[in-house]
Amino acid sequence: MRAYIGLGGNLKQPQQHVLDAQREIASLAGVKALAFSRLYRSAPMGPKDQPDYINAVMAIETPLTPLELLDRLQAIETAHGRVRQGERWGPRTLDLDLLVYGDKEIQSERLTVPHPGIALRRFVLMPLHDVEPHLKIPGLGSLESLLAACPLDGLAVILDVEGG
Ligand code: A4P
Ligand code: MG
Repeated sequence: MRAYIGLGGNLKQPQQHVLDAQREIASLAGVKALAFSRLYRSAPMGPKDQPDYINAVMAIETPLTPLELLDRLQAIETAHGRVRQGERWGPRTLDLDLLVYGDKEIQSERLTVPHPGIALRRFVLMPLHDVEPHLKIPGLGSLESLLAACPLDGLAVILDVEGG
């Protein structure tokens, strides 16, 4: 199955956490990395008294189920010192979101896919566009139409990374 993972962080060298996490996801058993977006710097959505975020997206091919994938992503978050403090949208070393999983629409206790924030988050749509400009997002429409409708905000490309 083709899946898209969003990476973000804003504490303790977030750029390094994001780049390391890309490599760690790519080397998971059963995961084949298809493409990596550029890295983006964005102003925090949510509480403003926190540092800017670094955001990126990667495309993978995997036979893992969505929940198996989530378990592995959460293990990587934990290994990066992610502490779940309860504050919604609060600062974190590393956040890994399962954005899209094939054409599946999932609503369960642990997973909502496509990720509910996609349509409003330029810091997700832009890197998604890097890896798959013609992506159709189940239930939401084409990535291009979502980008056209999404408010502009302060988002800068900070680093070009060779895709693999
Ligand atoms: N969960 C449900 N669906 C998913 C999914 N598709 N992918 C559940 C991953 N997890 C999913 O997540 C809480 C629970 O969501 C998980 O246990 C999982 O079962 P969490 O990572 O512990 O909590 P969170 O990330 O703090 O909450 P939330 O509401 O998911 O926050 P977001 O949406 O991840 O946003 N500003 C900028 N500029 N860039 C950012 O990346 N990120 C956030 C966090 C806030 N502001 C930001 C950014
Ligand atoms: Mg999250």
